Amino acid sequence: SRENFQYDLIVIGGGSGGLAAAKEASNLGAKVCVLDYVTPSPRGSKWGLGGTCVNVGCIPKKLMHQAALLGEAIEDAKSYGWVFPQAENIAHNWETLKEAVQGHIKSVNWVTRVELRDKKVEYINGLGSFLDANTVHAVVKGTERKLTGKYILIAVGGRPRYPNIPGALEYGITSDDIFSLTKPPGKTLVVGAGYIGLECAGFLNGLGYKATVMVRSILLRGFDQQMAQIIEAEMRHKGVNFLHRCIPKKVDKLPDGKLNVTWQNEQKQEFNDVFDTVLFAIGRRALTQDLHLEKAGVRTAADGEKIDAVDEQSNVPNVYAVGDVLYKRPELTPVAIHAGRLLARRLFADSKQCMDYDNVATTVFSPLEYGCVGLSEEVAIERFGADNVEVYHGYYKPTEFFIPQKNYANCYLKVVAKREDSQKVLGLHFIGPSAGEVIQGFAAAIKLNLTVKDLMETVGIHPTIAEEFTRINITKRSGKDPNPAS
Ligand code: FAD
Ligand code: NA7
Repeated sequence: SRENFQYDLIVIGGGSGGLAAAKEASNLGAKVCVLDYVTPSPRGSKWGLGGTCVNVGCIPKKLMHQAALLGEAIEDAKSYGWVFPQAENIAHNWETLKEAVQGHIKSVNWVTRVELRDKKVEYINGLGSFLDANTVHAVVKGTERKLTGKYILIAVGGRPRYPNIPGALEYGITSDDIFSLTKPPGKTLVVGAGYIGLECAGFLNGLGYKATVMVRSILLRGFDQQMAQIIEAEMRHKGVNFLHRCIPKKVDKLPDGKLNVTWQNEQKQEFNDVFDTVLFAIGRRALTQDLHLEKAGVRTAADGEKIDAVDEQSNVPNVYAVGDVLYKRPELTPVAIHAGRLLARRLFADSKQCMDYDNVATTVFSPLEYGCVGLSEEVAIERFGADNVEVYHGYYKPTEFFIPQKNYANCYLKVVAKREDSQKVLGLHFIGPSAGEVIQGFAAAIKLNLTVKDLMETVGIHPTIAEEFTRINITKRSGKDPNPAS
């Protein structure tokens, strides 16, 4: 029943969550339109349809991480017998990488548009805002349009924050700019030690640029802290510099174009150094300011920015939200997609299935990757008490590390489980090559109530690194040495 509305569903934001919901709704017979508009970054970066993940997030990030891994592989290859006649001339070309990455992104933008056309989802390249709970105002190339919909989905995602210090906005860049930089980044200061900061510092270092991470408090807030420390140890080993307990105070541009950054430590002592690039990765803000939520009566959460929804429904019954704009939900592409799809099925196919935000696996693509699913050791202990939690752990040596004599000191994994009986697994943590590939399947096992007993009864695949999960037998409680025997 379309009643008196032009659309069954208007989606504001054509990123991971919005597009998934729009396509599913259209498949189910709904009349759908998607508004997507990218406000250029302060440095002027802009991009096409598809949202953060495709344009300035997961995809370019993974490709640049891969570029860095390949540089490492060239080194490894020599010890495996590969001969590079001009080995001393091996260098990386930023321009070539940037062009290749941007080329791929453009092709995904194109495929996304074609897909929307095929699925009969109307795409409007305009900035949307509410006029009331059923009416969206859109500015499309200077002209104004009024669209009415039975349901409205807010899927506007977020954008990087800047610190409020002199020079940050003028001279700094963010993840919105790094993947399309026309000039090589050079010596780079990364401010912020969340996963985005660490990933950027990691691939820049791997590509041959000096990278420094400025850490305000801890690395990877919200992640298992022992694993965060191991990531830092490995990044240091690879050459990344860390400045702990420091905050930036100002960025000045020098006559030669370089950036002089002044920062302060906890004792309020000031320091400075000169960088080619300053990248802020200090978190993201939800893009709700331009939406005029008040006109629809939609309330924001305690932070004044995000939307606190119950099963993706806002306080206004016909207005929903998915993805990064949701309060206290994991900011991950597959989460946005899954929630968007399930919502479309509930709205247009009588489904009752709701999104389960627990036990979502994720990976930090640091130089040595970190994959995890479920609870960190500290959260498990907080929730169940130290006496009721068993932690199995071990260092391991990937077979392929031996010949090139790569550093395996930081290849580590742990299983956080309940202590009783069959020991239900609460969390799995893995640092090593291809950590995301290792963890994904175990995430399915956790959904099926994996126990430590199940892991121990699983026969491994040899020689792999994932098989380490089937070999865990040392508990932290035992105090035994978690290092491998040989
Ligand atoms: P988005 O994808 O941000 O899409 C929102 C869209 O709405 C944007 O195009 C925006 O311009 C548009 N919009 C905003 N306001 C309006 C308006 N008023 N009118 C019209 N359009 C509007 N996730 C992973 O799962 N794995 C990763 O490896 C990963 N790596 C990341 C790396 C980086 C550097 C970043 C920044 C993010 C990464 N993420 C990763 C997170 C992932 O990109 C997001 O969780 C995901 O894109 C969120 O999808 P979304 O639909 O909520 O919003
Ligand atoms: P995160 O994960 O929110 O991390 C932000 C990092 O930046 C974190 O280390 C913060 O330190 C630090 N930070 C925040 N504000 C400042 C200021 N003003 N100065 C210096 N350092 C600061 O953000 P990301 O950008 O990595 O990722 C964005 C989201 O995408 C994230 O929420 C994920 O869920 C997905 P703190 O720990 O607060 O001291």
